[in-house]
Amino acid sequence: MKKLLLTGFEPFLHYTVNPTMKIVEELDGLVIGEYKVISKIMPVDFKVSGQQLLQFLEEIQPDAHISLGLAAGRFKITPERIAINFKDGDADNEGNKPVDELIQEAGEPGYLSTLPVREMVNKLLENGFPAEMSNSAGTYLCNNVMYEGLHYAKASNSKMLSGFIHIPASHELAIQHGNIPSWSHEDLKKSIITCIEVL
Ligand code: PCA
Repeated sequence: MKKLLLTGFEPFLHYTVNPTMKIVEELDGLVIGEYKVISKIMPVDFKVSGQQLLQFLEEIQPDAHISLGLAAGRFKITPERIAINFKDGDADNEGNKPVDELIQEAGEPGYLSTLPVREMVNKLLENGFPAEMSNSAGTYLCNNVMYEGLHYAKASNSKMLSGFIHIPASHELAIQHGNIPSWSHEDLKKSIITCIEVL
């Protein structure tokens, strides 16, 4: 059986819940398509999350890796096309606030997702879930983790598929936040299952 490392993030900034946490917790241990899901929750910490992902990849040696993140304000499920070699943006949960820093000194400027992102978007739409390719994962923690996964795969000559999917807020988060578009938890979860099935 192939192994999939699926990660979510803890809450951050003024988002009191992170819908990716509940999704990955509920999918942990399930077999979806050809893959057994192994789930982990990542901290929103520039100094720790990259290292932690690499540790999980070393330990688990997955055939595929998908990290999930909340993109509050987005309306659709958005597989990310590319990660860029920059850390920048709001302070993380530990107060780190890098400005224009490289993620990897000797890394490429960017890495393209090796997930079948176009097929994922097409399948989501076919199954009735609004979806769109995203051409920027930002420069915050999500881009950081996506970049580290792809850099690791390239540097270690690994055949592992790797990439990132941003999701909208859940209704639970939107009620607490007050002003962001949202999806039901069930639909968010079903759309991630759809993406895994595409693998
Ligand atoms: N979303 C943030 C970090 C954690 C998360 O779920 C991002 O888009 O970078």
